[in-house]
Amino acid sequence: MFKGSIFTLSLWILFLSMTWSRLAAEGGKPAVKKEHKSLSAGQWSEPVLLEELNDSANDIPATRPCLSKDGLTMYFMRDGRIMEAYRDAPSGPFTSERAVTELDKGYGIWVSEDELRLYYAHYEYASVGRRIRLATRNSKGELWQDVGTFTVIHKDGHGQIDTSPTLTADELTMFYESNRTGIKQLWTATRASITDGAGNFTQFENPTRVIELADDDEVWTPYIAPDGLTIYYGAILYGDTTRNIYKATRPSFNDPFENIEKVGISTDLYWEWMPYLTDDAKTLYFYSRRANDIRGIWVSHKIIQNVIVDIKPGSSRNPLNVKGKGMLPVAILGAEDFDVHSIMAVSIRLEGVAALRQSYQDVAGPEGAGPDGFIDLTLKFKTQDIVGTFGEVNHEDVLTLVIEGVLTDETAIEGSDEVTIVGKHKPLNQADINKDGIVDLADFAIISKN
Ligand SMILES: [Ca+2]
Ligand SMILES: [Ca+2]
Ligand SMILES: [Ca+2]
Repeated sequence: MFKGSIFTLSLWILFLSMTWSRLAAEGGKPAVKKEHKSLSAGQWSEPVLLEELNDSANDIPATRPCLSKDGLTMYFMRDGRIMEAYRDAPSGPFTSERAVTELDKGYGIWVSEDELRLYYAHYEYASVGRRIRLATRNSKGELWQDVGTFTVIHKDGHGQIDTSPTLTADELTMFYESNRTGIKQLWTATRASITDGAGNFTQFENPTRVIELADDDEVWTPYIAPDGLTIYYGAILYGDTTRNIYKATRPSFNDPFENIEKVGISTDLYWEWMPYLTDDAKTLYFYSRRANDIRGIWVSHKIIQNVIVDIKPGSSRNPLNVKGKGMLPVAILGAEDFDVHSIMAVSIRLEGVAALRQSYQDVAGPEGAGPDGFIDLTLKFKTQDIVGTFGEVNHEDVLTLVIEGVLTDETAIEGSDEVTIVGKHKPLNQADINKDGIVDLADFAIISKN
């Protein structure tokens, strides 16, 4: 009863806050409209094979990577069997492994953040085809126990294939591969909670084709980012001759995906698919058959060039008045070996916020120095846009603000500087439970768990 009323209340809060944002947006008020067009998939390091995951003796490659959040366990598949491989540090080779023989063979896996729920595709029987199943365990040391299928979202029938599940962090939105239109396409389905009041797992509903990712082309093996706003997938698009990994983004759950772009490790020489990214989107695991016919799971790292950032050039304390109505000036410093004209200025985001103005001017040098003869990229951000990204802050708090963007050659750049808070700020929006500045299903999930 208590649970029910909290649930109803939280629904209301969610509804009211969404209505508020919509009204505000129509009134043209909240200005933080993220510009996705200019962002690029960036440059990636030469992929390295995780050879230890292959069964080299029998020439059977590892496929379908899904890394735990601590980076220590790789869930993957080999010869149709779900596997777990372990290592002591979040990088470097895996040193031991276990075949998940307590479950039947599968076709694609996704493991929850706490590693207690495993979603996997499974061949049921001829008249049904492949469906997605759930297995659970009470702690990481235990064996998995199969729970059942997501019956509602599947189209059953001979040759019907629903596979390759991938979920948002709250496990309320699933993307998967389905051939129900005759070819492999991406589909999505949602639910309002992981389990019902009685503790039974909740079915996903409303299977919907994600049509904007490929029109009439085939698409495989999606990976959805934890926040549900970025998707990676394998496809053969725009005249490709092999499978490549593509990326697309959307501003919110209500918008279609856009800005489809090929991820830098893709090449028409080889096949790449089954992408899995770390939460910071800086490490990409994927399956590929590459030079000399070598197959398996490969890893590549996003190439990031550090830049020197000076918030409020001329001040080293960088006070930021949370009630400030003006602009926050920020400079990315040029140097002898760094021409700031190589920055794609429109790609720059400070804490995810785009600048309102930019120009080229020598305003500062490194470590608080004044103009040093090297031209800097100077940017002006609306102070309230930046404050809008904060959670609760108090007077004299020191915050690190991060700038991200790309160079014109698509190399990612990153830099940061600190500000000292003047005044107190508490986000107005009570529904933003996890204080990430947006009200979404992640907040909803937190309330509904309490
Ligand atoms: Ca390729
Ligand atoms: Ca400064
Ligand atoms: Ca300078």
